[in-house]
Amino acid sequence: MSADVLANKELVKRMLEGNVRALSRLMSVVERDPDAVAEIMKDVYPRIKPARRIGLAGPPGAGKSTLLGNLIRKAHELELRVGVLCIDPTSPITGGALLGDRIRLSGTYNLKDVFIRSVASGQSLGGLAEATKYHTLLLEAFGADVILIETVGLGQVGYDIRNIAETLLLVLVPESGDTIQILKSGILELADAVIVNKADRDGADEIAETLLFAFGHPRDGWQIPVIKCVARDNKGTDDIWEEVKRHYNYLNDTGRLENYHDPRADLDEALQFQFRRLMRDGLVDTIPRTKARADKVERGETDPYSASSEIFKILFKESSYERDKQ
Ligand SMILES: Nc1nc2c(ncn2[C@@H]2O[C@H](COP(=O)(O)OP(=O)(O)O)[C@@H](O)[C@H]2O)c(=O)[nH]1
Ligand SMILES: [Mg+2]
Repeated sequence: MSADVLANKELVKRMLEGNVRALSRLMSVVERDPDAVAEIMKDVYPRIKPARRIGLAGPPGAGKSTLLGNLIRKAHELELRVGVLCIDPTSPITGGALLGDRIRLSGTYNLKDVFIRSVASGQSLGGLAEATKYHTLLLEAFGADVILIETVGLGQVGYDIRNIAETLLLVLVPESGDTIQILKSGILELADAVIVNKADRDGADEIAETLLFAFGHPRDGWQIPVIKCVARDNKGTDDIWEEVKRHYNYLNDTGRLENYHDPRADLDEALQFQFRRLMRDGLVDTIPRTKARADKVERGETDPYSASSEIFKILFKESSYERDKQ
């Protein structure tokens, strides 16, 4: 076993014993080193206990982080262990904004039983979404009861989070005024509940009514609620929490919950990725002539398209050569 694998095994062991720093470091490893993921998840997998996974999406400035702080406090009051993942690089969580003066946050470990982490977009498997998925699984093995995921706006990441969070809250504000744009963007299709935040401002009732109208009919038996709140004053948090609970019951009763909790499938995916990578690197690197081409790409001396086409030609010749010899 390589030193890395041993080190990761040790990290997993310590993480499963409740060591927060080990959890943090494992999160960095899965972000940075896709090849390590399968090995790590193999050890983590038997210890995963599904948590409530709640995503928050919405335009910048809508109040997602403020709302997140309210939800964290709520969960904390209920004595739940909370994991928080922030994948909005434009609005990093700050201690002040999140939990007020009561508790100071410094990076990762803070309020007892609340773990907060920003997901870096680095070199992970498939980018942000993959890293978030594995972070979620690590948190579940660590013993989180609730995982809150704040994401960037309405783009691809919002869509990716749809597959990780079983309940997706879309946060809008009266000034999102351009309701038509939102309706057109398709994001409403993904939301399980829509929150009209900053209801202290004009226009909240109008946008709430328009949205209620847009959700005239239940989707797969779920009537999407539209909830008004003033996150800044912690108003409406209980309503949101109730709807989240109601949505959980709906998912549970209709058998949909399982779609979101299949660590076995996640592990298979990681193993397949690793297999393809090993095969690819192996094939290219074992033959000096193909390796030379790959190295040229790395050094920027040739483009990946010409190099891969040359490599295919070489591999094809080599294999027919081998075949002819037999
Ligand atoms: N008027 C008003 N402002 C709010 C409310 N909630 C949040 N804000 C403010 O909106 C700004 C953006 O909030 P933030 O939580 O960082 O938004 P995010 O970008 O969606 O995470 C901050 O200045 C908040 O204080 C609210 O209910 N009413
Ligand atoms: Mg934010």
